[in-house]
Amino acid sequence: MTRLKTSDISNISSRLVTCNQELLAKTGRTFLGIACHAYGKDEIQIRHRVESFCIHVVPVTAGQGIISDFCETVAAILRFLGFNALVSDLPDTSGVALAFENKADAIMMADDHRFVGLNLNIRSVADNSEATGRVFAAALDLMAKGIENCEVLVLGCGPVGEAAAQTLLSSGARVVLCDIHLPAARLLKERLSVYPGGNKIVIEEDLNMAVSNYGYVLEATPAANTIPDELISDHMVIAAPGVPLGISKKGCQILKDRLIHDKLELGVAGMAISLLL
Ligand code: 2YH
Repeated sequence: MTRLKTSDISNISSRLVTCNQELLAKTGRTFLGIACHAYGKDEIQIRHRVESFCIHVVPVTAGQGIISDFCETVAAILRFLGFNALVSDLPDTSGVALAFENKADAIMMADDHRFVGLNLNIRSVADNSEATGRVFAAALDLMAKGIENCEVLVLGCGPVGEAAAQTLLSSGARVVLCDIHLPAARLLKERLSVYPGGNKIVIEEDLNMAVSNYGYVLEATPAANTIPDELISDHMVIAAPGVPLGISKKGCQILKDRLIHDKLELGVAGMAISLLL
């Protein structure tokens, strides 16, 4: 699991407006719109609810401790989406207690293992990996103008890849799995076999062969250079929640508007929308 570094996130807050416009150009929807699409929600109705929904982002000192700018960036993303969000003045247990005492609707907090949102009214949990996979799959669906019946290569069979694959199946895509650990791909195929279309899942064992064979790619690995420049075709469309990004700078220039990648924003948007359900 990738632990974000301050250098990964320090410029997110100042780039939200630009990134939102870029997303709009690439998908036809904004951060909020893509997250609403992922959760089947009407964006106009959601817009009316966000500003009265109060989220405390609670710093967590456990394990490797605080990442400078992490909580501030999460809160900035939430405020950009229209939520009433703040970084708690207190960390850990005290921060959780303060959120309850101040009647917050939700908490967001992360340790070294999980980044979660907790709805304090209805006791629901939003998991960052699950939300990230789901929202990037929804972004790919938008970029494809409908992913139904399209073959999609899911690179990386961890929690993000799993949520993405599940979402893609529910959108009617034909899912192809690839992971450098073959047993991980086999186990995921087995878990997904219960979903409609899950019995048709294909496993690709060779990464380069896989990347050469498919036009739609969901890149959910924690590795760099999974998609070499020379294998990027003219029609390839990629949604890449993986950190670090598996594509070089040159590869990003080749792909231009056919690539969506971020380190935190879309996942946080998905978590927040799922907390509203
Ligand atoms: O980055 C992480 C973990 N790798 C979980 C990621 C889940 N997809 N955690 C962030 C830790 C934040 C820190 N405890 C803080 O500043 O509060």
